[in-house]
Amino acid sequence: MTDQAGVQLTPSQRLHFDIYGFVMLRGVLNPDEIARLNQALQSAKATIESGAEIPPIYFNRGGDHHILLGNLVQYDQALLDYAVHPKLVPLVEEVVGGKIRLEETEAIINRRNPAKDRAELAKRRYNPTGFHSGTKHGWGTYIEQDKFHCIFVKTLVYLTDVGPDDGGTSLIPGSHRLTWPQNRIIKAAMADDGLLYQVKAKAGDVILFAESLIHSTTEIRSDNERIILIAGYTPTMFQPWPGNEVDPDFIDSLPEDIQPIISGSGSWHWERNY
Ligand SMILES: O=C(O)CCC(=O)C(=O)O
Repeated sequence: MTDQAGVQLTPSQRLHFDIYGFVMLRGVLNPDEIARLNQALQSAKATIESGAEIPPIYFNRGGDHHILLGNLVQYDQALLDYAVHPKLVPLVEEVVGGKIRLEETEAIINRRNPAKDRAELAKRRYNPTGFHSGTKHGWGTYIEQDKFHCIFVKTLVYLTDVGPDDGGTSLIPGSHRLTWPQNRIIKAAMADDGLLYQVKAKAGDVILFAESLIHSTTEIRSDNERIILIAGYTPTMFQPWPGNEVDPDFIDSLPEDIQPIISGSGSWHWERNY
């Protein structure tokens, strides 16, 4: 990891995160990083499609047009580098409120679902496939020194350009600090699409978001392939998402400054920012 000194959200970015539950970080990855990540993910996809297994990577197919790959850091240096990226780790620590550990890595490579009628999709401005959140305001969030914090935070990098028809992530801005039943928030937001937001991004842009924010994959309406990579983080004492446990021997082989992020070795000796 290179020097992280001085890497922080601007006051405007922090305000955006507090109000809406997410902030877009433009141009974080350079073309070389984007190319290496795309190559690694396409190679993992091709291997899995050939019928071979790549432990500990797990995968789920959502049809021929959609594959989700998980537990990726052992597979390729580029994927590990993303999970401990010096331009991102300090920002995640800022909104978690202390030292973090990696909780999961997942990637999605997807295209338009051929079973979906394009004309039907065109009728709605936004077509989320399934709104959800990973934690809830109240037990998964806290306020400290007037700032909103979440104990489960993700960085999601777009590895392809994502225009309005290319399946940018759908969000319900502000839902990260609501205690309404989730189904009522989703129903109300779907009834007035002014309450929704769909990401548009260039390859290399990152969305930093609280997992208490209600979010969803979005149907693709174009013929473009979409590739995203997600890293999830928590305070050090929490566990990885099941299936995202990283081999201790692999962790031992890593540079010392990276090991605690991957292993969560800080555990209950959580170093807080306050
Ligand atoms: O596919 C996307 O754009 C969103 C991914 C997602 O829902 C998640 O990371 O939980």
